[in-house]
Amino acid sequence: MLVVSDEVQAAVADRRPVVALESTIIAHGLPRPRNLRVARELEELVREEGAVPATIAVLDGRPHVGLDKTQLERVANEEGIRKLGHRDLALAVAAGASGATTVSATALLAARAGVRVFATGGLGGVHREWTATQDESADLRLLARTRVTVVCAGVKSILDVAATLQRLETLGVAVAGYGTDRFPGFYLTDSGHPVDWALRTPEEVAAVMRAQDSLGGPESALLVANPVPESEQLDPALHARVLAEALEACAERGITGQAVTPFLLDQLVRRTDGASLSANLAAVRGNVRLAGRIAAARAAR
Ligand code: PSU
Ligand code: MN
Repeated sequence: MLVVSDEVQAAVADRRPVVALESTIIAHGLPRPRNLRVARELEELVREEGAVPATIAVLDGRPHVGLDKTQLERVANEEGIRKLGHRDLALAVAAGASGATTVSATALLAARAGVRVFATGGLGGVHREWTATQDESADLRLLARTRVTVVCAGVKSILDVAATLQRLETLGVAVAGYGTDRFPGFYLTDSGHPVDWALRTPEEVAAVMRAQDSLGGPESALLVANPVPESEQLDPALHARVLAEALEACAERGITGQAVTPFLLDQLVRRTDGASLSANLAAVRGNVRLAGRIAAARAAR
């Protein structure tokens, strides 16, 4: 069922470092044609850290872990490529459909393929107005029962961050800041919320992963929240202003469900003249590099 590329399969079998990369950010989170360049660059960054990249997507009904050049191009450029959360996987497989995988679907497929470390930009979470809309990303619950380490710049700042942190606590998902005791704010270095734990080196992260395995208990994830450097963050005042505008536009146009996150991300890019895109990319690049180092530290012992 799962098509694992030869390179990824060999690396997993030899316990060499592998980093899973999600594809929704490529297909639906970034504008074309920049997205394909970014997809290639992220894979290159993983290699620079001595790990094998495993970008994950569903093509013609087959879940792929590790894409070749042509397959990566399809994810970036194919018209009508879907956005697949984990609940969509079986539907896409049976229909022979193609789609990019969100954090929830990517984490699930990565774990099935034996890939433990995964990098993304910002996680999905509890949306603002969630009491009325009940919009909460499937990312959270899936991470409560999937043993992966996710390197992210916190959760997307379009969300209700406080509510998302609370839900992660309720769900029993481990959260640690990387080099900080502040929870990062995706485009922003600091979301304004603290975290209880800080980890400082890839080796420390690897030690937590080992401890998770030896303790047993629910097969939950470890979130490594890695802030975008302050020099590369989006101006917080600009962020607050355009986010309010974008949320208003979303409500006015009646956008709901899966379309909300891509819509808001796109609005932010437009309304900041690309500054949010630069901050988003800086965050993702940092996360991908760190994930490579964590995978290497884990493999080294
Ligand atoms: N991080 C980014 N850009 C993105 C996403 C994450 O920098 O586009 C995607 C991830 O795939 C995440 C998804 O799982 O947004 C969340 O979507 P939703 O809120 O519909 O669950
Ligand atoms: Mn949603």
